[in-house]
Amino acid sequence: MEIIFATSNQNKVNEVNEILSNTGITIFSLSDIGYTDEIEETGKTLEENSEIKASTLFKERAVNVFSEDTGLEVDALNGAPGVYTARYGGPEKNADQNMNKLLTALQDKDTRKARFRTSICLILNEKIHFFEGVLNGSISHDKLGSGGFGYDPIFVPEGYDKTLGQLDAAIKSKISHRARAVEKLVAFLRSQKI
Ligand code: ITT
Repeated sequence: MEIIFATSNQNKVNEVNEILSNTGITIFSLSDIGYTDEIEETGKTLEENSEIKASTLFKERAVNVFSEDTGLEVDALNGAPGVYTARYGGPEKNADQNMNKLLTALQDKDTRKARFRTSICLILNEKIHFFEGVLNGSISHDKLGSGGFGYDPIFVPEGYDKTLGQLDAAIKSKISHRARAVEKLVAFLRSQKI
């Protein structure tokens, strides 16, 4: 089947393509369909933001569509940056600035536990569905590795001693928050016999 993935983040598109390989599901990103408007993420939760992105596309193009919103929740910061993960270090959404700010904020904290959480919102045949994926881990003391994107160089998944920036992309696409949410999406789409 073919479905729109309402994102303008090419890193997400690459990862989801990898996760979907051999499923028979083909995604088209916003740039693939020539959609260039900025969708304002004004929600107070990841779920709300994922719904804003999917429903904007559904209203404008009347297509089957899914979107996702991802946040990094840090225990010592009471769940921040959470829904503000993309712009934590400033409006430019710069990964280095975001990571530097987080490393500084955690300097004198006792716990570095954190988790990535992904909310997927699917609108299929005019009905709305949500799927969640979580990856538990901790924030490293330094930026390590250059793989992945965003906060990957400072996130160490539970059970590993390397950051997502150091681990192979194939590992991330098996264990990540995004992979877990997409697996639920795929199972649902299969159950609908589409
Ligand atoms: P779209 O809204 O167009 O999908 P975006 O980049 O604005 O793309 P989000 O609103 O979901 O995406 O922002 C989440 C931010 O969280 C993103 O900019 C990254 O900094 C970070 N992020 C998301 N997924 C990540 C991952 O798998 N690893 C590391 N950081 C991630």
